[in-house]
Amino acid sequence: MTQETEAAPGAAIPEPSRCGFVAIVGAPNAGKSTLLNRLTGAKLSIVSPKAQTTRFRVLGILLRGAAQILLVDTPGIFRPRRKLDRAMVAAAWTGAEDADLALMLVDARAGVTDEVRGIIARLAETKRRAWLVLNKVDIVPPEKLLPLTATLNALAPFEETFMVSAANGDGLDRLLDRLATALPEGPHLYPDDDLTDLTDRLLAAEIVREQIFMQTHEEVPYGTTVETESWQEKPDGSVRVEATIYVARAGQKAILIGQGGSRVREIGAKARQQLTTLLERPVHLFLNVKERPGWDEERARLRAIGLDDPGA
Ligand SMILES: Nc1nc2c(ncn2[C@@H]2O[C@H](COP(=O)(O)OP(=O)(O)OP(=O)(O)O)[C@@H](O)[C@H]2O)c(=O)[nH]1
Ligand SMILES: [Mg+2]
Repeated sequence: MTQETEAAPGAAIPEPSRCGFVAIVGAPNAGKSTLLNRLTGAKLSIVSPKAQTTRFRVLGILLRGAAQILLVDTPGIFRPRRKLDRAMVAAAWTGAEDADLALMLVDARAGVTDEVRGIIARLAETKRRAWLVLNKVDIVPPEKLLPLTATLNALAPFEETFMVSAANGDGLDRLLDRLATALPEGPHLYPDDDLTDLTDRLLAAEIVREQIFMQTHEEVPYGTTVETESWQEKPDGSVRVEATIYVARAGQKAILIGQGGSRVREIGAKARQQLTTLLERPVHLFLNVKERPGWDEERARLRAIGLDDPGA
């Protein structure tokens, strides 16, 4: 028996290795984090029905053919007021400017808002490659999509347009296929089986914050930050996590704690369940609530969640 070693004439030439950063940018609530999670098949970035959920860049690493796609979820871009807000928006723009390609994600139901116009105008100024991605097409009548696409494409020279649903996955295969061939040729920057650069400590704090966004309302979630204080691996394979929830005002602390501690208990219970699944081991979660007026202007608090001081 002979073994064939030479490629037969006409055999496919192997795809070149590709790698690049793809930033997902857009207005708050467009579905950026949902898209990151859906594309990576992992829960890396927290999601809530409220605007301004994401506060810092979250990297998701995925493979498609010979391409390593480095997807970067960013905070929604809005008019910032507090130092926290400015740092969030600065992180979003840094994400877009550092990327090889930006995906401008637009909530198709919300349409062309002033916020969306403003972001597209600035994106065009950066002269980065940008693709337009209309999201939430599952809840928009199809006849609205073409006029919307036309209006948005008149605002900036998007190279390509996609219509997707991050919620049900529609249109995402095509998007990934196009991404896999559009990135620059080059070696993969991360190990192929890595999923993110997020640490478990930061993930734990985020999962608690997600529950605060789900379970409290009005200004409470915005007046809150979460930091993991201690992380102890136990000999029985479980992990003991202690986190502090900082709130800006006494009233917010009372709401977070709830009657007889019921709210913070429920936040802890749901977050613990999620973390047990994500970390694939038993988790013991302890939450402290501390009042700390002005935490959202405090450098140390912003640094704790990986935000640089944007100055001014
Ligand atoms: N129907 C529908 N809802 C979606 C879709 N994508 C996201 N959502 C919902 O939109 C809301 C906001 O989603 P997020 O992923 O948190 O949005 P975001 O752009 O990351 O928001 P910020 O982090 O606040 O900027 C959530 O309630 C999602 O479930 C979609 O394709 N269809
Ligand atoms: Mg988000």
